[in-house]
Amino acid sequence: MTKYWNESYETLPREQLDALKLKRLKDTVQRVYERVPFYRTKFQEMGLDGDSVESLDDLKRLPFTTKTDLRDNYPYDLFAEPLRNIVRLHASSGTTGKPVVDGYTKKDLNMWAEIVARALVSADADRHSVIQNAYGYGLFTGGLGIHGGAERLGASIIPISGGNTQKQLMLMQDFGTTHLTCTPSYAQFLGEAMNDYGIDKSKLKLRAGIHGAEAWSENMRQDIQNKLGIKCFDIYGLSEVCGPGVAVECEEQNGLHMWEDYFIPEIIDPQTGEVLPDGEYGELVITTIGKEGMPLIRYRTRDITCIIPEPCKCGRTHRRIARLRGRTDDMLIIRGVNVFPSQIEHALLSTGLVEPNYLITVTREGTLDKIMIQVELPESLALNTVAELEDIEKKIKEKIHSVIGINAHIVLVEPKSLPRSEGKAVRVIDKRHI
Ligand code: DLL
Repeated sequence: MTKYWNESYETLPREQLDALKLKRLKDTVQRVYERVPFYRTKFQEMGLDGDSVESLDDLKRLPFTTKTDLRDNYPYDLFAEPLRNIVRLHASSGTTGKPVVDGYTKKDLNMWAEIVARALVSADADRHSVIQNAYGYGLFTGGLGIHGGAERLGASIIPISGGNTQKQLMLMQDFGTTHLTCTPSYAQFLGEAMNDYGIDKSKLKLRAGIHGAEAWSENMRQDIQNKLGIKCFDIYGLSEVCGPGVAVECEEQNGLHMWEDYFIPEIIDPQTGEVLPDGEYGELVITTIGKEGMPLIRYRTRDITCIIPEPCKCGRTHRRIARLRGRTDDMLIIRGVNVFPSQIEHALLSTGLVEPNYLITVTREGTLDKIMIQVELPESLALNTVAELEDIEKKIKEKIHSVIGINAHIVLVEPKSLPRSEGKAVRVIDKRHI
């Protein structure tokens, strides 16, 4: 039987949910128009004002907000509340330039804890769960975001943060961890380490993993589930909008429910900005409708997914987004062909010949782009003959070609020789821009 954290809201009939969305959207639009000069100017330039929304359909007339807008208004200019009402600040892990900041009021933290509690229950947790939280604590929203939701749920939380793998494994055994929260790449590493230390997974109480913060494929899920002997759930979120918990999988493991009483999703064509019909892949745009500190109107996430309109068997009425395919800014253009690292991951793992640890390096020789994929062999295959290794290489090359239409240089490397990640993994090095 499906478990819910907040059944009445999670299963709210669509009509009532839409009415709630409209009310909250109107309030948000009014709020940003009155309180945030950036939005007031943008609205006025487009001939809109704080009362311009009469139906949910009017959303598409509102302006987008981009990451550049957030950077240009660094650190506080998009806040709709004075700093004295902001009780927490987080910032994104961006690698270039200034970070992107988000400020939360008490009410925002309350909402965030609510949606994370919903997410944890959706991923099979309850107040008896022991949650080992290996997302990083700090400016990154992963650690504290999950923490707040687990406390709200009344579970026992182990705030271990990322890294310190040996200690993670020790506590997992001694404290009877039932749920592991961390990035998929770190979960994979923990699974590997567990095997190395001779820990018998069947003796652990661990039963579920809640993974997100980076793109991961279905094959990667299978790998982590096998390595750790658990069921893994996908969780999505982003600092700009609040953090983990914006959307999450349920027991059906088929798409992530976005909590539409707080976030309105749209999918647009990233080139034209046109809203796409349900079921079509494009860029996810999110409007926050329950946030006080830093509400965002039509925030362009750069994440690629689609809206799954069909109702889910779990009974939650909030629509699902499909597993994230990557980001528009992750997309590599190699010899004019658009390639997403997630396609390469999927192709590699579907051969069943290699481990889900790989590194893609793109270079340019003269005018020609070259792609090299280093991928680890499983330990059982590392000692094979040269001919056998060449055969594996050939099969992988063919598979990659069939998926992306480009010949890649495949380099099989020793097991455990590529760098491991305790947070978000680095899978691509594009030397063309260095
Ligand atoms: O990664 C928040 C988070 C923490 C989500 C813990 C889930 C779990 P940022 O550092 O701002 O915030 O990065 C947000 O990470 O725009 C996506 O590109 C990517 N991302 C997050 N979750 C997923 C996911 C956190 N489940 C960016 N699948 C987002 C694929 C994801 N990509």
